[in-house]
Amino acid sequence: MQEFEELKDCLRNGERKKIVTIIEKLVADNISPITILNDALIPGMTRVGEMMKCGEMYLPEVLHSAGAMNAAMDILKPLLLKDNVKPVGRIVMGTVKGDMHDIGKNLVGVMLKGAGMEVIDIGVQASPEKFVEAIKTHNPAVVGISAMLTTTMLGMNTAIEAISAAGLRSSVKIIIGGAPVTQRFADEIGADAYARDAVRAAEKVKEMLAAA
Ligand code: B1M
Repeated sequence: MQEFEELKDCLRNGERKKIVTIIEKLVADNISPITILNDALIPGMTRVGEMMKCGEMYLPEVLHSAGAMNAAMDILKPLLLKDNVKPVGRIVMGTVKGDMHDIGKNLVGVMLKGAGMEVIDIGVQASPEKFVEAIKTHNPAVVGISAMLTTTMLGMNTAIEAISAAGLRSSVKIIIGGAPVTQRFADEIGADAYARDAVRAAEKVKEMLAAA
């Protein structure tokens, strides 16, 4: 369908207004939201991710793509819920206490949404208690923790300890990431996975959900 190709191009070019116009028209023409998601938006974001991975797109462009994807999902999400379309999995995600960086976390969230996951974003400066409460409330399969400072990354360990102390560790898989974070650190604090960027984070979460 011609419009689906246009939607993929809108994601690539970060065209927020145009993507909204096309999706509103498709919805008015009774094209199902799940078809729009599966046949246009997910492949479109996958292509953005691949281009980012091989250096054909740079961060400012990817942030525009992320904005366009978010605008598209704002229209489709309530319709998908109305159609009882089940997301492939639910993830609770936040930036640790004391840390206000959220651009990377938001990008990870968009890639996850693009891969068909439901993302519960608990925001920045999220305390260990906030992660525990969010797990109790939303019952996610995966918890994602982001940190950008060498000082705040230690808060990832505290969050995992709080999740364990609340008796919730065995019910969730935990993925961590952020500029100072490494696979070695993830192993040390007992996280289930580490990803160094948003594309790899979506891949890892998909693998974790498939293995669950
Ligand atoms: Co801050 N800052 N900052 N900052 N900031 C850094 C991180 C820093 C490296 C800059 C520097 O000194 N060179 C440095 C940290 C040094 C360190 O700890 N080693 C730093 C500092 C020191 C600070 C302050 C302390 C500065 C001050 O006040 N003196 C302060 C701290 C505030 C706080 O958090 N309490 C501060 C504040 C800020 C701003 C508010 C001004 C702003 C944040 C705005 C915002 O996020 N809304 C800011 C910014 C923009 C940066 C830099 C320049 C850019 C960060 C960014 O958005 N990158 C950053 C320097 C840098 O990284 N080059 C810096 C783009 C983003 C897409 O990448 O976040 O790495 P990133 O996310 C990637 C991956 O890390 C990964 O995927 C993402 C996408 O591919 N990823 C995950 C992230 N989370 C993941 C989770 C996953 C998996 C992968 O699973 C769950």
